Amino acid sequence: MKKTIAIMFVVMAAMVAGCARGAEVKVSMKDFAYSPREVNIRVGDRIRWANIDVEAHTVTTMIWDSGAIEPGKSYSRLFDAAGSFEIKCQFHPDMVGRVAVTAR
Ligand SMILES: [Cu+2]
Repeated sequence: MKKTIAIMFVVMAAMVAGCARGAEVKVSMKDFAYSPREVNIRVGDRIRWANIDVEAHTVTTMIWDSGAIEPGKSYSRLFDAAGSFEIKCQFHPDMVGRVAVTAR
């Protein structure tokens, strides 16, 4: 009986850990564009924007802003609520994208 409870506890702990772990999606900033331009993720996931371009870029929305991301640097953000964000670079108005976060 004790063994059964112990096994159940281990299984439940593994399930909780599996649910809580978010994925990290990589987006590159290259040739003055986000790639991929649109990203669909779940609540709890993270996006890492990596600047592999020759100039600094930003990831800017109406609500939050990465600040300047220099070439060779990256910016990571955890999305803890559902929503849709239009993103753009403050330095390059044509550099736009979108992040859609759906409930898990
Ligand atoms: Cu830019």
